[in-house]
Amino acid sequence: MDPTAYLATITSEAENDFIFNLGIKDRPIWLGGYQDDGAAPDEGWHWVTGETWNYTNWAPGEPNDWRGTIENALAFAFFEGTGTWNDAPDSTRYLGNGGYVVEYESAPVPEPATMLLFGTGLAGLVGVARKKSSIQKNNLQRGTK
Ligand SMILES: [Ca+2]
Ligand SMILES: [Ca+2]
Repeated sequence: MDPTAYLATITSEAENDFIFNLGIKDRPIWLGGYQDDGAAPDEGWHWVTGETWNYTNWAPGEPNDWRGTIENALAFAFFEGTGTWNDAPDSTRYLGNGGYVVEYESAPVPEPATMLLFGTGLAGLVGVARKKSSIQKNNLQRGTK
């Protein structure tokens, strides 16, 4: 069977660091968060997995529904390049040179905190089982201006 795969969800600083350090840098990378239609900018957010929306790492001034734009999708804030988040329009045009992070699980799935408790030697073993995230460049064309 194929592993369960989905846009990456982030529920802790450790996990945010883990994913950002895959090499996100200053690119807009989709994450597995989405927002209810019509909700205030900072309300009504969910993870695609149904995990509790608790940890957040918004960039300064985000989320903001920028200039009245409907921004109900979640991405790393490319304009910060520090692993903070931006609410973004649900549009391929937003991505530009970006992509997305896919998270897939293989049992057992230790939590990031567990991973950190082990020394670096063991972290490798645990980390592989925990989360095989990878950045996949998307092949979507840029929107024309
Ligand atoms: Ca919004
Ligand atoms: Ca925004």
